[in-house]
Amino acid sequence: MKLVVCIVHNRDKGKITDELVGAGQKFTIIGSTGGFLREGNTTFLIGAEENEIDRVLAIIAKNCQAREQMLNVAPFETGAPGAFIPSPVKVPVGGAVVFILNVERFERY
Ligand code: 2BA
Repeated sequence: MKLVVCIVHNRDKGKITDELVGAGQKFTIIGSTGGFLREGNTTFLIGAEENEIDRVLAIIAKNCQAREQMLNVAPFETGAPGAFIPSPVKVPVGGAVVFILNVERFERY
């Protein structure tokens, strides 16, 4: 058995959820926060058998679209205190970050 840990944009949560349910896949959804953007994202925990992994990954890939977002970052030399001049940068968001872990043991009580 494998555990698929998958971090996606909140906007992609509904489509992935619908398709995983439709495929009869068991999973958990966790509301999470990206360390860099500090924005809410969604983490799926999907326990799947080896022969289900390709189907799970296909559902994730099909429903996650990469996009770019403008982010205001503070320049290193900000000058006078409180004088924040935002410097917008384009940051790619969306898509999916996926970790696939071996599950040593699975129990259900
Ligand atoms: P965030 O940490 O909010 O990162 C959002 C996007 O910002 C990242 O997209 C990446 O394009 C960019 N980014 C992140 N750290 C950066 C940095 N130090 N400098 C420049 N740009 C940076 P993704 O790579 O697709 O990641 C999307 C979300 O997946 C991340 O949200 C984070 O929640 C999670 N994630 C990504 N890599 C991870 C890892 N190695 N371990 C755990 N979580 C990860």
